[in-house]
Amino acid sequence: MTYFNNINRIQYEGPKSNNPLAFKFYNPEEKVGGKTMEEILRFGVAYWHTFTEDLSDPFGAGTAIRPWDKYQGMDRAKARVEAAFEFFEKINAPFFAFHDVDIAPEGDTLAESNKNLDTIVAMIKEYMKDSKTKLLWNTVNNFSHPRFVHGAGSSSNADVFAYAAAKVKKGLEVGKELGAENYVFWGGREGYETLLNTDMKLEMDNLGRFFHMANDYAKEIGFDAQFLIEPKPKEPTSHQYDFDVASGYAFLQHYGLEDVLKFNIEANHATLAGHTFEHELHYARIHNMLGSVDANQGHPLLGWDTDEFPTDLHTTVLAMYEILKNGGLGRGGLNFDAKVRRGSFTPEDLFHAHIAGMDSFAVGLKVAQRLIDDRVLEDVLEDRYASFKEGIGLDIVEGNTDFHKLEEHALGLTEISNKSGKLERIKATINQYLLTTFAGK
Ligand code: XLS
Ligand code: NI
Ligand code: NI
Repeated sequence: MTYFNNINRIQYEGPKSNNPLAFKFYNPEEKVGGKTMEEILRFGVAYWHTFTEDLSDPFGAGTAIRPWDKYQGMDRAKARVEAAFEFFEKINAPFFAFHDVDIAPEGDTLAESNKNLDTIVAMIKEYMKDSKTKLLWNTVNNFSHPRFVHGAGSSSNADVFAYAAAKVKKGLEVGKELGAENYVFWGGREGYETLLNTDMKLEMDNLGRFFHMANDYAKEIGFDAQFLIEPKPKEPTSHQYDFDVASGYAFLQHYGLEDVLKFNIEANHATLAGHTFEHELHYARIHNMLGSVDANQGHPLLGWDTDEFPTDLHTTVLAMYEILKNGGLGRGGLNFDAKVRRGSFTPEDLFHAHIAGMDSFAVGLKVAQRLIDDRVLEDVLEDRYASFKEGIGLDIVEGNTDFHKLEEHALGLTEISNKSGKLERIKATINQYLLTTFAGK
Protein backbone atom coordinates (compact mmCIF):
# COMPACT_ATOMS: atom_id res chain seq x y z
CA MET A 1 0.00 0.00 0.00
CA THR A 2 1.24 3.54 -0.78
CA TYR A 3 0.23 6.75 0.97
CA PHE A 4 1.70 9.69 -0.96
CA ASN A 5 0.36 8.75 -4.37
CA ASN A 6 0.33 12.17 -5.99
CA ILE A 7 3.93 12.91 -5.01
CA ASN A 8 7.03 11.80 -6.92
CA ARG A 9 10.57 11.63 -5.65
CA ILE A 10 11.77 15.15 -4.81
CA GLN A 11 14.52 16.31 -7.17
CA TYR A 12 16.97 19.20 -7.11
CA GLU A 13 15.81 21.82 -9.62
CA GLY A 14 17.86 24.84 -8.52
CA PRO A 15 17.04 28.29 -7.11
CA LYS A 16 14.92 29.37 -10.08
CA SER A 17 12.48 26.47 -9.91
CA ASN A 18 8.84 27.31 -9.20
CA ASN A 19 8.01 23.72 -8.35
CA PRO A 20 7.04 23.59 -4.65
CA LEU A 21 7.91 19.88 -4.63
CA ALA A 22 11.56 20.35 -5.64
CA PHE A 23 14.76 21.23 -3.83
CA LYS A 24 16.02 24.73 -4.70
CA PHE A 25 19.33 24.57 -2.82
CA TYR A 26 19.81 21.03 -1.52
CA ASN A 27 21.64 19.17 -4.24
CA PRO A 28 22.73 15.91 -2.59
CA GLU A 29 25.49 15.18 -5.12
CA GLU A 30 27.01 18.67 -5.13
CA LYS A 31 30.41 18.91 -3.46
CA VAL A 32 31.07 21.59 -0.88
CA GLY A 33 34.61 21.71 0.50
CA GLY A 34 35.43 18.29 -0.94
CA LYS A 35 32.40 16.32 0.31
CA THR A 36 28.90 15.97 -1.05
CA MET A 37 26.03 17.81 0.62
CA GLU A 38 24.48 14.47 1.44
CA GLU A 39 27.62 13.31 3.26
CA ILE A 40 27.95 16.50 5.27
CA LEU A 41 24.33 17.24 6.14
CA ARG A 42 23.18 13.70 7.05
CA PHE A 43 19.50 14.66 7.28
CA GLY A 44 17.17 12.61 9.43
CA VAL A 45 13.36 12.38 9.56
CA ALA A 46 11.83 12.29 13.06
CA TYR A 47 9.28 9.47 13.14
CA TRP A 48 7.28 11.00 16.01
CA HIS A 49 6.62 14.34 14.35
CA THR A 50 6.09 13.04 10.84
CA PHE A 51 4.19 9.76 11.26
CA THR A 52 2.87 9.62 14.84
CA GLU A 53 2.07 13.26 15.69
CA ASP A 54 -1.59 14.33 15.34
CA LEU A 55 -0.85 18.09 15.69
CA SER A 56 -2.98 18.54 18.81
CA ASP A 57 -1.97 21.31 21.22
CA PRO A 58 -3.00 21.98 24.84
CA PHE A 59 -6.04 23.90 23.59
CA GLY A 60 -7.15 21.90 20.61
CA ALA A 61 -7.58 18.47 19.08
CA GLY A 62 -5.34 17.00 16.43
CA THR A 63 -5.78 18.31 12.89
CA ALA A 64 -3.37 16.10 10.94
CA ILE A 65 -4.81 14.18 8.00
CA ARG A 66 -2.76 11.00 7.85
CA PRO A 67 -4.08 8.25 5.55
CA TRP A 68 -2.63 5.56 7.86
CA ASP A 69 -4.76 6.76 10.77
CA LYS A 70 -7.76 4.86 9.42
CA TYR A 71 -6.18 1.80 11.08
CA GLN A 72 -5.87 1.07 14.79
CA GLY A 73 -3.30 -0.50 17.10
CA MET A 74 -0.71 -2.75 15.49
CA ASP A 75 -2.32 -2.36 12.06
CA ARG A 76 -1.73 1.36 12.26
CA ALA A 77 1.84 0.81 13.45
CA LYS A 78 2.48 -1.39 10.41
CA ALA A 79 0.85 1.13 8.06
CA ARG A 80 3.12 3.82 9.51
CA VAL A 81 6.20 1.77 8.63
CA GLU A 82 4.99 1.49 5.03
CA ALA A 83 4.25 5.21 4.89
CA ALA A 84 7.58 6.08 6.52
CA PHE A 85 9.72 4.17 4.04
CA GLU A 86 7.75 5.60 1.12
CA PHE A 87 8.35 9.08 2.56
CA PHE A 88 12.09 8.46 3.19
CA GLU A 89 12.52 7.39 -0.42
CA LYS A 90 10.55 10.30 -1.87
CA ILE A 91 12.22 12.99 0.26
CA ASN A 92 15.62 11.31 -0.22
CA ALA A 93 16.42 11.05 3.50
CA PRO A 94 19.62 9.25 4.44
CA PHE A 95 18.45 8.77 8.07
CA PHE A 96 15.51 8.53 10.44
CA ALA A 97 15.04 8.48 14.22
CA PHE A 98 12.36 7.20 16.61
CA HIS A 99 11.25 6.55 20.21
CA ASP A 100 9.98 3.06 21.05
CA VAL A 101 6.38 4.23 21.42
CA ASP A 102 6.43 6.08 18.07
CA ILE A 103 6.81 2.85 16.16
CA ALA A 104 4.79 0.38 18.27
CA PRO A 105 1.92 0.84 20.74
CA GLU A 106 2.54 0.04 24.40
CA GLY A 107 0.83 -3.11 25.64
CA ASP A 108 -0.74 -3.71 29.04
CA THR A 109 2.52 -5.11 30.38
CA LEU A 110 6.19 -4.50 29.67
CA ALA A 111 6.44 -7.94 28.10
CA GLU A 112 3.55 -7.12 25.76
CA SER A 113 5.10 -3.78 24.80
CA ASN A 114 8.34 -5.58 24.00
CA LYS A 115 6.47 -8.09 21.88
CA ASN A 116 4.81 -5.30 19.88
CA LEU A 117 8.21 -3.69 19.42
CA ASP A 118 9.74 -6.94 18.20
CA THR A 119 7.06 -7.25 15.51
CA ILE A 120 7.55 -3.71 14.21
CA VAL A 121 11.35 -3.78 14.51
CA ALA A 122 11.41 -6.95 12.39
CA MET A 123 9.25 -5.19 9.81
CA ILE A 124 11.48 -2.08 9.81
CA LYS A 125 14.52 -4.31 9.41
CA GLU A 126 12.97 -5.88 6.31
CA TYR A 127 12.22 -2.44 4.84
CA MET A 128 15.75 -1.23 5.59
CA LYS A 129 17.15 -4.02 3.43
CA ASP A 130 15.71 -2.36 0.31
CA SER A 131 16.23 1.21 1.45
CA LYS A 132 19.24 3.49 1.64
CA THR A 133 17.77 5.15 4.74
CA LYS A 134 19.61 4.23 7.93
CA LEU A 135 18.82 4.70 11.59
CA LEU A 136 20.51 7.86 12.88
CA TRP A 137 19.35 7.14 16.41
CA ASN A 138 16.68 5.59 18.50
CA THR A 139 15.60 6.31 22.03
CA VAL A 140 12.82 5.34 24.41
CA ASN A 141 9.97 7.49 25.59
CA ASN A 142 10.38 7.54 29.37
CA PHE A 143 8.19 10.59 29.90
CA SER A 144 4.64 10.28 28.46
CA HIS A 145 3.14 7.41 30.45
CA PRO A 146 1.67 8.30 33.90
CA ARG A 147 4.18 5.96 35.60
CA PHE A 148 6.86 8.57 34.77
CA VAL A 149 5.01 11.32 36.62
CA HIS A 150 7.99 11.85 38.96
CA GLY A 151 10.70 11.13 36.38
CA ALA A 152 12.40 7.99 35.11
CA GLY A 153 16.09 7.61 36.00
CA SER A 154 15.55 10.43 38.51
CA SER A 155 12.20 9.21 39.83
CA SER A 156 11.54 9.15 43.57
CA ASN A 157 10.18 5.62 43.03
CA ALA A 158 12.76 2.82 42.69
CA ASP A 159 10.27 0.63 40.80
CA VAL A 160 9.98 3.34 38.15
CA PHE A 161 13.78 3.57 37.96
CA ALA A 162 13.83 -0.18 37.25
CA TYR A 163 11.03 0.09 34.68
CA ALA A 164 12.86 2.93 32.91
CA ALA A 165 16.05 0.86 32.89
CA ALA A 166 14.18 -2.09 31.39
CA LYS A 167 12.87 0.14 28.60
CA VAL A 168 16.34 1.50 27.84
CA LYS A 169 17.72 -2.06 27.89
CA LYS A 170 15.20 -2.96 25.20
CA GLY A 171 15.99 0.28 23.35
CA LEU A 172 19.66 -0.64 23.20
CA GLU A 173 18.78 -4.08 21.84
CA VAL A 174 16.55 -2.47 19.20
CA GLY A 175 19.30 -0.02 18.28
CA LYS A 176 21.72 -2.85 17.83
CA GLU A 177 19.25 -4.86 15.77
CA LEU A 178 18.70 -1.94 13.37
CA GLY A 179 22.32 -0.76 13.27
CA ALA A 180 21.70 2.65 14.89
CA GLU A 181 24.58 5.12 14.58
CA ASN A 182 23.67 6.76 17.89
CA TYR A 183 21.49 6.26 20.94
CA VAL A 184 19.84 9.35 22.45
CA PHE A 185 18.87 10.18 26.03
CA TRP A 186 16.54 13.13 26.32
CA GLY A 187 15.64 13.52 29.98
CA GLY A 188 11.99 14.39 29.48
CA ARG A 189 11.15 14.37 33.16
CA GLU A 190 14.66 14.10 34.58
CA GLY A 191 14.43 17.22 36.64
CA TYR A 192 12.15 18.64 39.27
CA GLU A 193 9.04 20.70 39.63
CA THR A 194 9.88 22.05 43.08
CA LEU A 195 12.76 21.65 45.53
CA LEU A 196 10.21 21.40 48.35
CA ASN A 197 9.82 17.66 47.77
CA THR A 198 13.02 16.85 45.84
CA ASP A 199 16.24 15.16 46.94
CA MET A 200 18.33 16.65 44.15
CA LYS A 201 21.55 14.93 45.20
CA LEU A 202 19.99 11.46 45.21
CA GLU A 203 18.20 12.09 41.90
CA MET A 204 21.37 13.26 40.16
CA ASP A 205 23.43 10.41 41.64
CA ASN A 206 20.81 7.96 40.40
CA LEU A 207 20.89 9.48 36.92
CA GLY A 208 24.67 9.04 36.90
CA ARG A 209 24.21 5.38 37.88
CA PHE A 210 21.57 4.97 35.19
CA PHE A 211 23.92 6.13 32.41
CA HIS A 212 26.74 3.90 33.65
CA MET A 213 24.48 0.86 33.66
CA ALA A 214 23.23 1.70 30.17
CA ASN A 215 26.81 1.93 28.95
CA ASP A 216 27.70 -1.37 30.63
CA TYR A 217 24.79 -3.09 28.95
CA ALA A 218 25.58 -1.63 25.50
CA LYS A 219 29.12 -2.99 25.87
CA GLU A 220 27.81 -6.34 27.05
CA ILE A 221 25.70 -6.79 23.90
CA GLY A 222 28.28 -5.24 21.56
CA PHE A 223 26.18 -2.19 20.60
CA ASP A 224 28.77 0.37 19.56
CA ALA A 225 26.56 3.41 18.85
CA GLN A 226 27.62 6.87 20.00
CA PHE A 227 25.65 7.75 23.18
CA LEU A 228 24.14 11.23 23.18
CA ILE A 229 22.55 13.34 25.87
CA GLU A 230 20.11 16.02 24.68
CA PRO A 231 20.07 19.05 26.96
CA LYS A 232 16.90 21.05 27.55
CA PRO A 233 16.48 23.53 30.40
CA LYS A 234 12.82 22.98 31.22
CA GLU A 235 9.48 21.71 29.89
CA PRO A 236 7.86 19.60 31.12
CA THR A 237 9.83 19.97 34.39
CA SER A 238 10.51 23.47 35.71
CA HIS A 239 14.20 22.58 35.94
CA GLN A 240 15.89 19.83 33.97
CA TYR A 241 19.21 18.42 35.22
CA ASP A 242 20.87 18.65 31.78
CA PHE A 243 19.90 22.32 31.46
CA ASP A 244 22.33 23.16 28.66
CA VAL A 245 25.66 21.94 27.29
CA ALA A 246 27.70 23.64 30.01
CA SER A 247 25.72 22.15 32.91
CA GLY A 248 25.39 18.83 31.08
CA TYR A 249 29.15 18.73 30.62
CA ALA A 250 29.70 19.40 34.33
CA PHE A 251 27.26 16.57 35.11
CA LEU A 252 29.07 14.16 32.76
CA GLN A 253 32.46 15.07 34.22
CA HIS A 254 31.26 14.80 37.81
CA TYR A 255 29.93 11.29 37.20
CA GLY A 256 32.87 10.16 35.05
CA LEU A 257 30.73 9.97 31.91
CA GLU A 258 32.53 12.47 29.66
CA ASP A 259 34.00 9.67 27.55
CA VAL A 260 30.67 7.83 27.35
CA LEU A 261 28.29 10.50 26.05
CA LYS A 262 28.42 13.44 23.66
CA PHE A 263 25.70 16.01 23.05
CA ASN A 264 22.70 16.02 20.77
CA ILE A 265 22.01 19.72 20.47
CA GLU A 266 18.53 20.97 19.67
CA ALA A 267 18.15 24.54 18.41
CA ASN A 268 14.88 25.17 20.22
CA HIS A 269 16.30 23.84 23.50
CA ALA A 270 19.23 26.25 23.16
CA THR A 271 16.90 29.22 22.86
CA LEU A 272 14.76 27.97 25.76
CA ALA A 273 17.96 27.99 27.84
CA GLY A 274 18.56 31.62 26.93
CA HIS A 275 21.36 30.77 24.50
CA THR A 276 21.68 30.93 20.76
CA PHE A 277 21.82 27.67 18.81
CA GLU A 278 25.38 28.51 17.76
CA HIS A 279 26.39 29.06 21.38
CA GLU A 280 25.43 25.49 22.28
CA LEU A 281 27.13 24.06 19.18
CA HIS A 282 30.23 26.13 19.86
CA TYR A 283 30.42 25.18 23.54
CA ALA A 284 30.16 21.50 22.64
CA ARG A 285 32.64 21.82 19.77
CA ILE A 286 35.43 23.48 21.74
CA HIS A 287 35.15 20.70 24.34
CA ASN A 288 35.09 18.02 21.64
CA MET A 289 31.58 17.02 22.71
CA LEU A 290 29.48 17.78 19.63
CA GLY A 291 27.70 14.59 18.61
CA SER A 292 24.54 15.32 16.67
CA VAL A 293 21.90 17.98 16.09
CA ASP A 294 18.12 18.23 16.41
CA ALA A 295 17.53 20.70 13.61
CA ASN A 296 14.50 22.88 14.34
CA GLN A 297 13.75 26.39 15.50
CA GLY A 298 11.65 28.02 18.18
CA HIS A 299 9.25 30.91 17.84
CA PRO A 300 10.66 34.22 19.07
CA LEU A 301 7.35 35.16 20.68
CA LEU A 302 6.47 31.82 22.30
CA GLY A 303 8.23 30.51 25.37
CA TRP A 304 8.05 26.79 24.70
CA ASP A 305 9.48 24.11 22.43
CA THR A 306 7.52 24.89 19.26
CA ASP A 307 9.72 22.56 17.16
CA GLU A 308 9.33 24.47 13.90
CA PHE A 309 11.10 23.42 10.76
CA PRO A 310 14.29 25.47 10.43
CA THR A 311 13.96 28.31 7.91
CA ASP A 312 16.01 31.09 9.48
CA LEU A 313 19.00 31.35 7.15
CA HIS A 314 21.17 33.48 9.41
CA THR A 315 20.94 30.76 12.04
CA THR A 316 21.60 27.89 9.61
CA VAL A 317 24.73 29.71 8.37
CA LEU A 318 26.11 30.07 11.90
CA ALA A 319 25.13 26.50 12.79
CA MET A 320 26.83 25.08 9.69
CA TYR A 321 29.86 27.23 10.46
CA GLU A 322 30.18 25.45 13.83
CA ILE A 323 29.56 22.05 12.28
CA LEU A 324 32.20 22.59 9.57
CA LYS A 325 34.68 23.88 12.14
CA ASN A 326 33.98 20.67 14.06
CA GLY A 327 35.08 18.69 11.01
CA GLY A 328 31.48 17.58 10.45
CA LEU A 329 29.14 15.60 12.67
CA GLY A 330 30.89 12.23 12.56
CA ARG A 331 28.24 9.61 13.25
CA GLY A 332 25.67 12.30 14.06
CA GLY A 333 23.37 14.11 11.67
CA LEU A 334 20.79 16.84 11.28
CA ASN A 335 17.61 15.28 12.61
CA PHE A 336 14.48 17.31 11.92
CA ASP A 337 12.98 17.20 15.40
CA ALA A 338 10.36 19.48 13.90
CA LYS A 339 6.66 19.38 13.19
CA VAL A 340 4.45 21.12 10.68
CA ARG A 341 2.20 23.80 12.16
CA ARG A 342 -1.29 22.77 13.26
CA GLY A 343 -2.72 24.57 10.25
CA SER A 344 -0.45 22.65 7.85
CA PHE A 345 -2.36 19.42 8.19
CA THR A 346 -2.12 17.75 4.76
CA PRO A 347 0.31 14.93 3.93
CA GLU A 348 1.81 17.20 1.26
CA ASP A 349 2.79 19.72 3.97
CA LEU A 350 5.18 17.07 5.34
CA PHE A 351 7.10 17.34 2.07
CA HIS A 352 7.02 21.14 1.97
CA ALA A 353 8.33 21.26 5.53
CA HIS A 354 11.24 18.88 4.93
CA ILE A 355 12.14 20.62 1.67
CA ALA A 356 12.19 23.96 3.54
CA GLY A 357 14.45 22.55 6.25
CA MET A 358 16.80 20.75 3.88
CA ASP A 359 17.11 23.78 1.59
CA SER A 360 17.76 26.07 4.56
CA PHE A 361 20.64 23.94 5.82
CA ALA A 362 22.02 23.58 2.29
CA VAL A 363 22.14 27.38 2.06
CA GLY A 364 23.76 27.51 5.50
CA LEU A 365 26.37 24.98 4.41
CA LYS A 366 27.36 26.79 1.23
CA VAL A 367 27.56 30.20 2.86
CA ALA A 368 29.47 28.87 5.87
CA GLN A 369 31.98 27.11 3.62
CA ARG A 370 32.59 30.39 1.75
CA LEU A 371 33.04 32.26 5.02
CA ILE A 372 35.62 29.67 6.07
CA ASP A 373 37.38 29.63 2.68
CA ASP A 374 37.75 33.40 2.86
CA ARG A 375 38.76 33.29 6.54
CA VAL A 376 36.17 35.96 7.33
CA LEU A 377 35.69 35.13 11.01
CA GLU A 378 39.16 33.63 11.45
CA ASP A 379 40.72 36.96 10.45
CA VAL A 380 38.41 38.78 12.85
CA LEU A 381 39.60 36.60 15.72
CA GLU A 382 43.25 36.76 14.74
CA ASP A 383 43.15 40.53 14.70
CA ARG A 384 41.09 40.83 17.89
CA TYR A 385 43.36 38.57 19.96
CA ALA A 386 46.66 39.65 18.37
CA SER A 387 47.93 40.89 21.77
CA PHE A 388 48.22 37.28 22.95
CA LYS A 389 50.61 36.40 20.11
CA GLU A 390 53.60 38.38 21.45
CA GLY A 391 55.08 40.11 24.50
CA ILE A 392 53.16 39.89 27.76
CA GLY A 393 50.20 38.22 26.01
CA LEU A 394 52.36 35.36 24.83
CA ASP A 395 53.79 35.03 28.35
CA ILE A 396 50.25 34.73 29.74
CA VAL A 397 49.21 32.09 27.23
CA GLU A 398 52.40 30.09 27.69
CA GLY A 399 52.23 30.25 31.48
CA ASN A 400 55.46 32.25 31.77
CA THR A 401 54.21 34.96 34.05
CA ASP A 402 52.74 35.65 37.49
CA PHE A 403 51.00 38.46 39.35
CA HIS A 404 54.33 40.19 40.19
CA LYS A 405 55.34 40.41 36.53
CA LEU A 406 51.84 41.40 35.47
CA GLU A 407 51.80 44.23 38.01
CA GLU A 408 55.18 45.39 36.79
CA HIS A 409 53.86 45.39 33.21
CA ALA A 410 50.72 47.30 34.22
CA LEU A 411 52.70 49.92 36.19
CA GLY A 412 54.82 50.54 33.10
CA LEU A 413 51.85 51.22 30.83
CA THR A 414 51.37 54.84 29.84
CA GLU A 415 48.17 54.21 27.87
CA ILE A 416 45.88 51.32 27.03
CA SER A 417 44.33 51.36 23.56
CA ASN A 418 41.49 48.99 22.69
CA LYS A 419 40.47 48.13 19.13
CA SER A 420 36.92 48.24 17.76
CA GLY A 421 34.98 44.95 17.89
CA LYS A 422 33.53 45.86 14.45
CA LEU A 423 30.30 43.96 15.10
CA GLU A 424 28.14 45.83 12.57
CA ARG A 425 30.75 45.35 9.87
CA ILE A 426 30.90 41.61 10.59
CA LYS A 427 27.12 41.27 10.45
CA ALA A 428 26.97 43.19 7.18
CA THR A 429 29.64 40.90 5.74
CA ILE A 430 27.63 37.81 6.68
CA ASN A 431 24.58 39.33 4.95
CA GLN A 432 26.72 40.02 1.90
CA TYR A 433 27.86 36.38 1.80
CA LEU A 434 24.27 35.20 2.24
CA LEU A 435 23.04 37.33 -0.63
CA THR A 436 25.90 36.81 -3.05
CA THR A 437 26.40 33.05 -2.72
CA PHE A 438 23.40 32.32 -4.94
CA ALA A 439 23.37 35.53 -7.01
CA GLY A 440 22.91 34.83 -10.71
CA LYS A 441 22.27 31.09 -10.09
C1 XLS B 1 11.76 17.08 23.31
C2 XLS B 1 12.90 16.44 22.71
C3 XLS B 1 12.66 15.04 22.18
C4 XLS B 1 13.95 14.33 21.96
C5 XLS B 1 13.85 12.87 21.85
O1 XLS B 1 11.74 18.29 23.54
O2 XLS B 1 13.41 17.27 21.72
O3 XLS B 1 11.89 15.08 21.03
O4 XLS B 1 14.61 14.81 20.82
O5 XLS B 1 13.32 12.30 22.98
NI1 NI C 1 14.90 16.78 20.33
NI1 NI D 1 12.67 19.36 21.85
